[in-house]
Amino acid sequence: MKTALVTGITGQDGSYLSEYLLSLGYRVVGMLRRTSTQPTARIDHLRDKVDLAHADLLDQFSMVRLLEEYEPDEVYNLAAQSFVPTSFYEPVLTAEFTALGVTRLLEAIRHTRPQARFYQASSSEMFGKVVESPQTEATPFHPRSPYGVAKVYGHWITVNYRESYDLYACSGILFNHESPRRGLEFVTRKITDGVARIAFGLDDKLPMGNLDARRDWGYAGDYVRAMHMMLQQEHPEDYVVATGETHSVREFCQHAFHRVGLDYEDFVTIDPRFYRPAEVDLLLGKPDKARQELGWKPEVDFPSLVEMMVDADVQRYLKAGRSPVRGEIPEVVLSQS
Ligand code: NAP
Ligand code: G4F
Repeated sequence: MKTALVTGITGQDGSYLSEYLLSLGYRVVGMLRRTSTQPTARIDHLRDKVDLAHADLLDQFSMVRLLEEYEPDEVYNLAAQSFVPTSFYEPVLTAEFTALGVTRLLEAIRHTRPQARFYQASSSEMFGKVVESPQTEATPFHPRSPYGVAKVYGHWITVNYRESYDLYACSGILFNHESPRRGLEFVTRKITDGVARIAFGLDDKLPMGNLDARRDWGYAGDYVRAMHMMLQQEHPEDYVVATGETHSVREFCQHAFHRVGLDYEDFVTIDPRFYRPAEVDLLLGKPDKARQELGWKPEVDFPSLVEMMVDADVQRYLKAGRSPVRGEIPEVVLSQS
């Protein structure tokens, strides 16, 4: 039985990756930071199947301790300050977690468990103000936020440790991936929860930022399979993971409101507070290398992703005893509740 250490296990990707690794027969050790409230909603259904251990990206020896105690074969570094707007308000903290945290963990691995295979969660935000479309593993980086800059650091320090110390260390350059477990502050979940709140009469408007930004959105459950595949190769390499399709925030709104029989133009308003100091206008990935070398491909397309997320949020309000007051909830959603 292989052991995997997953940092960021309480996050969206940590929960899907843990489910996937458990299904493959892994022992999963989840690293989480100490908090005064329980941040484990996304993994409560896995609590008796995973080992949870406290450590923090800010504290190198806390990670050394985990590596010594659990002796993992694979380490997936998913922990980060991952919300782009927060990185403009807390740039130093973002760098500590999202950039230097990677070096702390790599140093801990190098000294304690050098045979462990290491996955770094790199991001399409590194392409930022894109110099070409679609973006591949060879596209130069031009990050547009402190978060993007921190991810570029994490990416290159992973390359550097691979080249300097012969570690099996690689990065997945993942484009945006979403799910019903996505944090409510990210645009897709903000929209799908907003649609549900409007349908149930809890809100009348959905204030949004730049509707013209375009993203290559996939399903998180598909993307965690690629993370695992990257650690099963003969040689460590970096891979773009994306769908190869791009859609605007406006299109996401249109599809999401349409799912409950509403027109987004009646509810979406523009609020300049949600604009960013520097925007990433367009992301579009070309995942050919992952398809050819890993045999990876996404299973969930854009309309299915939007519907999955809207349906899950609508069901949450139905289960809480709320009744819809606007639009038309699909029969298939009503019948499941
Ligand atoms: P997420 O839901 O925001 O989860 C982030 C995780 O990091 C949480 O478990 C969080 O713990 C943990 N964390 C934050 N600071 C920490 C610290 N100092 N010490 C220990 N743990 C800490 O992010 P996600 O969407 O799952 O993304 C996973 C990773 O992929 C992140 O590195 C993200 O930057 C990267 N990424 C995401 C996407 C995407 O579209 N989702 C695309 C490309 C790359 P708490 O629960 O305690 O906050
Ligand atoms: O959902 P978002 O906040 O995600 P963003 O900035 O693309 O970052 C996500 O994807 C990255 C991969 O490329 C990850 F590395 C990162 O950790 C994170 O998961 O915003 C998407 C777009 C932006 O262009 C933003 O300006 O949506 C636009 N947007 C328009 N109105 C909004 C809003 N974003 C948010 N969060 N809230 C709005 O009201």
